[in-house]
Amino acid sequence: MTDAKDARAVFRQRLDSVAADIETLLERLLDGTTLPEERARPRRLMEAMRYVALAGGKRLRPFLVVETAALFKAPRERALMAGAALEFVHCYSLAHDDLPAMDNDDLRRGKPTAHKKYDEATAILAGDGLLTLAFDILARPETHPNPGVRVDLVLALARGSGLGGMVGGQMLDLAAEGRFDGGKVQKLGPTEVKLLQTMKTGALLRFGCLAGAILGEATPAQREAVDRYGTLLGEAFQIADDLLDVEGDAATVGKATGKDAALGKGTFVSILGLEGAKARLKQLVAESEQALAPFGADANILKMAARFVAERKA
Ligand code: GRG
Repeated sequence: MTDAKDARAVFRQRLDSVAADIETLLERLLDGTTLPEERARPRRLMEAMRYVALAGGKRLRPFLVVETAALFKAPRERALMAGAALEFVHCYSLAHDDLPAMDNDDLRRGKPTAHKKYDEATAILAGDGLLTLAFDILARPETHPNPGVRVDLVLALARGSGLGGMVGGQMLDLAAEGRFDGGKVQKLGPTEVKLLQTMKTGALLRFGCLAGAILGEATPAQREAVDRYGTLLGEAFQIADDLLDVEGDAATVGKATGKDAALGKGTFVSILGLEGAKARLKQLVAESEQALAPFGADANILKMAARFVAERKA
């Protein structure tokens, strides 16, 4: 019991340390300085981008980059750069997801959503600006001196966040809600729910782990192990999110809950039932720990991350 408590405290401290470093870096990347080839940074857009990206959040994705990169002794500053790119993509996706045309939410991270604070056009452009900036960051020599590594990172983030990744997953989700078929809600089976969630939520978390392996120039076998961990973690994260939507309270979660069931959404809970989803979550934590076996004790912090993801309350 004490061991589990200690492990949680160690994890919390490492997560907080990445969160503090990433906050400083995001601040710098979003300051008013215009870069070569940029003409100007319009103030309202800058402010909205900062509102979306500097609004707190657990910073779990940069943590995954930093801690996976540490397995391969890749420099922390480079991992933070790739983590910042990933966090910008994540923040853009939240701002766009909250828009009236998508999930139509008023609250995110306990604060008014970007379109509520500003307006829809500004929220859309802030998301666009963050997405584009992410690839700018990955392309910088500061992220890695080897251009081949940088191209690998760009490709992996594009694949994880785009058509066959997060954006594609969002499309499948909206289609399942009946947005494009005269309001007809699609009843998704287990395979379809898993595909949708793997794309919509899992792909970015998986990229976080892959990015660490890419930065560390891991061997194909090491990359495969980390990739498997990231995929399992992504599924665990989504099941925990589905459970929070059913069992969490809006004030702690920082956004509205109970929306999935109200919309008749296909989620892991609707497919597996409450107890089934909890059992699957436990199994995923065990499997993700096994995936890290080749790294021995060096991967303890990532094993704790899987447990944190499964047990999180927000
Ligand atoms: C609009 C292109 C586009 C994509 C949207 C990720 C996504 C796709 C929508 C978000 C909807 C949602 C709430 C999904 C559940 C998983 C998720 C991404 C939760 C928020 O991530 P956390 O818990 O958030 O890491 P913080 O605030 O800690 O960063």
